[in-house]
Amino acid sequence: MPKAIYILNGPNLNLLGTREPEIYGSDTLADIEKSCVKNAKEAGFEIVFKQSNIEGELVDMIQEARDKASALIINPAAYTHTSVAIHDALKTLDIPAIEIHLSQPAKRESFRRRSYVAEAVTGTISGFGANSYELGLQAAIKLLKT
Ligand code: CA2
Repeated sequence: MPKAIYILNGPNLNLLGTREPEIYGSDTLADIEKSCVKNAKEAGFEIVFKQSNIEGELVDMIQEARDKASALIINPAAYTHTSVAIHDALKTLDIPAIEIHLSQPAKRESFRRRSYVAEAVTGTISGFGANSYELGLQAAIKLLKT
């Protein structure tokens, strides 16, 4: 059995489906987790799915992924645009890392155009709503199978 694919979620994503559906869609984070687990299982992979509102906890989760994950998918939410700590933690990984966003930050406020994470990951998928998670998962699985 290969190591799990880690999917990490940053601040406020626990509120998905309750506010701003026009930006983030109406799926809850639990809906997204369920769908990722199902799709990964069909491809023979396990998912570890986590969320935190706390920057240091996300750093701890990334460090845990160094030993325990085969690939990492992360929606760092607002920390995308601020966190050198998350950037530095991602830089220590030797596994594929994929940044995902529900919305398309480049089309939004100017402060969202800067990603500290983009420089530390394999690639980025954004703007496809909950499908960004599915596309990120497909990318990770493809990288792991080739
Ligand atoms: O589009 C994305 O996935 C973001 O990572 C979402 C972040 C935002 O700061 C990034 O620029 C782009 C915000 C997540 C907040 O999630 C909420 C969900 C429901 C209600 C309120 C906030």
